[in-house]
Amino acid sequence: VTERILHPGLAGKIMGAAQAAELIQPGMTVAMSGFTGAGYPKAVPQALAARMETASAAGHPFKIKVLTGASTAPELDGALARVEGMELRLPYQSDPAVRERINAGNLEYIDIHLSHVAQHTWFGFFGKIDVAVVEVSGIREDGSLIPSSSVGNNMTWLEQADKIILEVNRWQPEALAGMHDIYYGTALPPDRKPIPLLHPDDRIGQPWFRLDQDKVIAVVETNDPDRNSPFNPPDEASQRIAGHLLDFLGREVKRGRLTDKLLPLQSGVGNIANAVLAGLATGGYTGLSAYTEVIQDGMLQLIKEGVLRMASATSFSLSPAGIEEFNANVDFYSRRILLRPQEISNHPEVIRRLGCIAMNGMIEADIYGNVNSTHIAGSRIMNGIGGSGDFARNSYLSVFMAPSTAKGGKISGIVPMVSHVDHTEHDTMVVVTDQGLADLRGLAPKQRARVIIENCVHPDFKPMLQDYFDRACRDSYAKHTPHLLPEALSWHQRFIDTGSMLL
Ligand code: 0RQ
Repeated sequence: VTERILHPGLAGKIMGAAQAAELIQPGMTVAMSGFTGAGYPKAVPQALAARMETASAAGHPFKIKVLTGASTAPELDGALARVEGMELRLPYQSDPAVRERINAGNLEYIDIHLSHVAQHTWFGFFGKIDVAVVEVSGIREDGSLIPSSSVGNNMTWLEQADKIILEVNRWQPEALAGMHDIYYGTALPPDRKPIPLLHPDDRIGQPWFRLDQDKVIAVVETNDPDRNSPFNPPDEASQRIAGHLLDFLGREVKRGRLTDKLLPLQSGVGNIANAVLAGLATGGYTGLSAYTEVIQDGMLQLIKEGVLRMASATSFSLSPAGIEEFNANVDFYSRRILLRPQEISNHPEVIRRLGCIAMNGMIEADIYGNVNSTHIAGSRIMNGIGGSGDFARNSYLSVFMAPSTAKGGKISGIVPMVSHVDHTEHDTMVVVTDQGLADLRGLAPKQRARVIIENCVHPDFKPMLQDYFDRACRDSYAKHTPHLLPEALSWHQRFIDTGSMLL
């Protein structure tokens, strides 16, 4: 046994990554750990990619189907994509090499709500899971597993896979032990019971993964960091978006629809989300909670300052500086952070009960509030829907945010009709750009369009959009949700043809 592998039987299965990768065969469905660059296996996927490269050089293409929690990192998605080693990928991804292959039409990609992945696996919708490759931070004496920096779908992978390869990563902070809440109570329909989570800080499960030791075919030791880079300081557009949203929340408190403790916050990843979080700190809020997917450096800072009293998530995605801060104040943080399986962090029932405030980025919205989070010009995928749909549909408030223009002002973030729909007008309550905020609650379609055009559109595009809407109101086939169908997507076609949506 070793310091991190305390179970003698499992210690007996220790082998090198290359030897473990030999146990994965072409065509297999392989479920891997990993969520937003945290807790993904680091050695076996790279060894597997090397094997794939040799095989395909010898004329034997070697591809597998890959399921994860969400995005991983260059050592997993990047390595497998570069050797054309994946025939299918799901769910969320953000690796440039993966994106390139998906958009070239060489890699099938299934983009589903993050809360659905586990249950669709249990329902058998993805067929049999041949192998799970899961990073953990340790193996206990009884063979149970100390989860790593993300939980994601690992509980499901360990239960559902025929065979298991474990990567035990010594780099992961020992203090992660005890911070997880793994819930084993999700039965299959029609035998499901209510999920007994009433507050963001409730513990409803256990800190360790169960493990059927007989399924373990390899244990690989690693000592490698998660790949998380620190954020750039928020740019001007992000700060303005954050400012509009914080003013709005302040008005909601004044009107008595929210208290000064707000409601549990869900925040997407990226620049804008970070600026909003930073803004909360200067807004005088204290004792807030987060029920979200990812804890990034910005959230640690809010916990430290008392702005957040606690945060529940499925992934702990910290930069090297964030890890240092966490390790230096482990006792403080570990009592205030909980990591859960993603079907619980993103569960519609729980999100609806807690009444989350969902704040997510978008590619574009249209004048009626339909939102595209995933595709450029209708066909080129960026990252995936992630958890934005889980939260947008079920939260107390669902907010979508984007700069009013992209690509140096050539593209409008608000268009006549979105080129791809991830969130329908029925799920969008608030749209925010650097220009301003549109509160769509209680408004009918034409009223929504007027507020969005008035408050959110960049001046370079506002007259064009107003003109479209006016003509649609006059000439549309019907007048409930007026549109001029031949023209509705013409802005996107102009962008494809000329590189700009401007006339
Ligand atoms: O491209 O990187 O080439 O410059 O899209 O856009 O403005 O940097 O914004 O990082 O917040 O990403 C929707 C992708 C926004 C993200 C999306 C181009 C733009 C840039 C990124 P470059 P920004 P962000 C929690 C919730 C779905 C998942 C989700 C996302 C790049 O928020 O992935 O919400 N959301 N999950 O130039 C052409 C447009 C564009 C455009 C932006 N209209 N046309 N290009 N870009 N708008 C997390 C999880 O679920 C795990």
